[in-house]
Amino acid sequence: MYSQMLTIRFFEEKVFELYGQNLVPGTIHLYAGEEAVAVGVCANLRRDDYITSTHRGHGHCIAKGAQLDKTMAEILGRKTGYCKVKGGSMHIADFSIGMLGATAVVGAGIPIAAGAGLSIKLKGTDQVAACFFGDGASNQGTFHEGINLAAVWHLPVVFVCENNLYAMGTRQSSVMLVENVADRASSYGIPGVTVDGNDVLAVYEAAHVAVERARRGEGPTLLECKTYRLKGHSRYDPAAYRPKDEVEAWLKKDAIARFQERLLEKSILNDAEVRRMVQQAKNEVEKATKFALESPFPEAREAVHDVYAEEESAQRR
Ligand SMILES: Cc1ncc(C[n+]2csc(CCOP(=O)(O)OP(=O)(O)O)c2C)c(N)n1
Ligand SMILES: [Mg+2]
Repeated sequence: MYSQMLTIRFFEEKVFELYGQNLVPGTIHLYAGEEAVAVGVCANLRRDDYITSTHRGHGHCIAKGAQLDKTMAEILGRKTGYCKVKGGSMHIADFSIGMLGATAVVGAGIPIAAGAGLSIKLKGTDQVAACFFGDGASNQGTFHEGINLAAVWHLPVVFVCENNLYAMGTRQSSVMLVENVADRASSYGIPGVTVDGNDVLAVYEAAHVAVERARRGEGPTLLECKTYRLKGHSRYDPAAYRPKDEVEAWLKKDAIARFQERLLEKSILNDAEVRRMVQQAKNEVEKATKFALESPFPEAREAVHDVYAEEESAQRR
């Protein structure tokens, strides 16, 4: 979990750097600061379990086992990317690892995860679907519809709210009168749990209970992880709407630094091992970046590839 969090952090720092060099088409929403959520949840998932993701989805992909090189290539608009550039930063999918897709439509992953849960139930397997979404998404209609349906049908879904206190520049307390998103779980008759989302072990343990409950066929859980993004909402948003003392307090709670300290304190890692893991994560990101930058852009005619049915298969139908 430590090395995965490092990889996500360095990956996002690299994406930010590349964005500054005008190498990333479109926009970016960085996951830096929120790594413990994706990593702590996905550490409980099997390869054949499903996840749905958001516009802030690079970290979810990496934590679920996506290849760094194809992820970076997709973000940089190269034809070797996961979706051959049909997705870009906000719509990466890899069905082979159960990554059902990220989406730019806030809250749209919630009913999709409920649908994945229904498919699991109909197939009779013990898979689980985990659904990542933000505090802002929890005010969408899809939140109510998706969670209510999953609750009444006891679907194997873990709804993971990444509460980073803001939806773009809108503070959560100005659009919600309950303190915790997880408090809303009682209206669906399911467990609601709030944890420190910058503590990877707290996330891991709470997700473990929720995932196992879902696997046993006992239904969904709403797991809220309180966290904070290191940067603004997207691109160069300077996030001037965030009070300075609030930013400073959260920087002190950085998930990676805290977990590293804990691992050193308990002698699970020593300084040399930490240095080696940091270097290894940086190297992996560099390798993926090199692969992406050396990959060609798609040709214009490829814009319609994988969009329309081939004539032959259309005739067969
Ligand atoms: C349905 C919809 N409404 C509005 C937007 C514009 N928008 C993009 S991200 C965002 C904020 C989402 O906030 P939150 O769910 O808390 O996720 P965070 O960005 O904090 O991770 C909004 C309003 C959108 N993409 N889709
Ligand atoms: Mg938010």
